[in-house]
Parts: sequence; C-alpha cells; structure tokens
Amino acid sequence: MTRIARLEARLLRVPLTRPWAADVTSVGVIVTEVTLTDGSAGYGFAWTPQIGAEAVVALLQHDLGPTAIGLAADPEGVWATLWTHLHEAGSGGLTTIALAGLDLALWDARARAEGLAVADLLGRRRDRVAVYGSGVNLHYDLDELLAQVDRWIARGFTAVKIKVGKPDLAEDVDRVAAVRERLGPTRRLMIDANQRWDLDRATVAIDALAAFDPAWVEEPLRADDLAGHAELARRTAVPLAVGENLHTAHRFEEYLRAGAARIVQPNVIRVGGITPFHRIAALAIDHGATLHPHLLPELSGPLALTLPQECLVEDVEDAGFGSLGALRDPSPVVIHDGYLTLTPHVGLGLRFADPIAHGDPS
Ligand code: SMN
Ligand code: MG
Repeated sequence: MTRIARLEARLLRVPLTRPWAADVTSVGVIVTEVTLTDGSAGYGFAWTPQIGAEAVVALLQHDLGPTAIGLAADPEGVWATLWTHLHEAGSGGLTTIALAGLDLALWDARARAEGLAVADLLGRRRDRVAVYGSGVNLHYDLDELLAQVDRWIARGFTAVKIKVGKPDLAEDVDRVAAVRERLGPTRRLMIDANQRWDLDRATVAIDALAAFDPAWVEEPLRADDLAGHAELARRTAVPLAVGENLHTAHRFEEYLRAGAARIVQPNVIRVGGITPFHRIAALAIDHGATLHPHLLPELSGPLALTLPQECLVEDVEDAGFGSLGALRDPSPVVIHDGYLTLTPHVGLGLRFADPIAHGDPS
C-alpha cells in the first residue's frame, strides 16, 4: 500500500493588484508537497489572506507532517485521523486550513497517478459552471463601483455581488439602487454585509434593500451567531447566505438544521479541503439548501463541476491566482462569457510560481 513519506510546506505572499483594504494588500498561500513511498508526489496549498499563514506552515511542519508520515495515502482516511489529532487546537479555523494543505496534495497525488484532472477523478457531471463577478468594494465610491459593474457586464457576467454595510443605511440604498439600475431587471444581484450588522439593523437594512431584488444577502450578522441568523431568516423572505467563516461540516449542519441559511458557501480551504467540501455539499442537498463555493475559482470551479447541484462560482475581480501571476503553469480554468471551463491539466493543475518567499521552512 502506498503511504505518505514526506510533507513539505512553504509560504508565499502573493501581492493583490487590487487591494481588499488599506491593510490587505496580499494573500498568504501555503504551498504543500506530499511525497509518497512509491516516489510519486502531490501538490496542494492552503490559503489565508491576512491572518495565520505562518501558523499554518508551523502546524503542517510540526503537527500534521509527523502524524501523517506512514499513513496510507487515502485522503479520506488521512483526513479523519488528522482532524481528530488536531482537535485540541480547535475543531476548525487554522487547524482545518492547515489540513486542507495536506488533503489537496493527497487528492492531487491520486489524480496524477491516474493521469486525470481531480474533477474527472471525482466524477465530472458537467462541462461548465456559471460564474458571478464579485468585488471587495465597500470602500469604492459610487463611480468606481459602477465602473466595476460595467466591467462585469462587459465580461458577460449575469450575476454580480457587491458589499453593503455602510454606516449610513441610506448610502447602501443609493448604491444598491444604482447598481440594480445598471444591471437591469434580469441580471442577478447579491449583497454581502460581511458581518457588519446586528439583528435589528439587519432586519431594517434587508427590509430597505429587498426592493432591489437581491438573490441573497450574505453574512448579515456575526458569522457564528446561529440563533441570530435563524431569527433573521424568520423575519425576511430574502435568502440568507453564510459559510465563508464556518469551518466544519458539523457547523454547516447546525445552520442548515436550524433553518438559519438557505445558501451555504464553504471555502474549500477553510473547511479543510476537498474531503469535507463534498460532505458539506451532501448536507446542503439533504436540507434543501443551495451551495455556492466561496472564492478560489481555480479550485472551487473544477469542484463545482463535480457537485450534484449546479452552483455559481465566485470570481473576485483580479484576485484569481492566474491573474495575480502566482501560477507557474497555465491556469486549470478559463472564465469566458460568464462561464468557467477547464483547460487540460492533471491533478489540481495548481503549481505555484517560485517565491516571493518568506519563511521557507527548509
Ligand atoms: C470576501 C471574503 C474574503 C476575501 C475576499 C472577499 C467576501 C466574498 O466576503 O464573499 O467575496
Ligand atoms: Mg462574503
């Protein structure tokens, strides 16, 4: 049986060409490589924009690696063993982000061994998936925001997402109204409050913004306020979306069981990789909810092609690894006319360019 022989991790800081805030000018990518006892290799990564990238490298080197070595190279078995092993440091968060680095590398190794793309190894159900344009744009003035919307329309997107949560609700209303007018009545518009409201404010804000027909309102409340989301869902007919800050399938199940969200948005890395991502997709179906993956189109896109339900993949403007120049090979996906398709590749097709490095562990 092929076993894990070695796990390596190194940190890349990838500069953002379009900063997400004054203090978010780069994202941390933790590049992982697993070597198996038959000499083959798998390449994965973990990701965290601002917080904890060095800690993720340390978890991989000190806690995941030594326990993973000698285990059979079966991603699902490894995931269960290591999640239990890491649990005293938290059931999710930095632990699951680190675990994703190994999980992705193991799926990559398995697909490479078969000469397949990971999407085909997992079972591809469709050839293309719709993409929505997204932006970290709360700090844009209205002209910049509308210019971004015009770029999305020109790229053929029929769904877009903008930020809300200005201190003055009237400003949100003006911005959403202007964007809706620019989009016309048929393109979908989603709004994302990034946890900026409390229950009462969210109730009032969603009431005011519902007139512009948002397809969903995302993270209206503190992400771990399950009771608040359940109450808000009772108060509004606009679908609530959560998930980019939930870290385990268990937590997703609690939200779904409580009726606290109709749309779930797991981030493949934050939940611990492909193995739990598929579990969350199954939970969404069991509960009649819809899944739309969070960010990372070069990873989420291929996985979206394997899901039982159709979904939308998110493309934050100029933030894909390909457009940031972070990849050493051509991107495994192409986004054209509002749809993502695969380009020929094996494994995940995501090898990162050489550093830009800090903290090389070797
Ligand atoms: C978001 C979160 C983290 C980084 C970029 C963008 C945002 C989204 O909440 O959902 O796109
Ligand atoms: Mg969001």
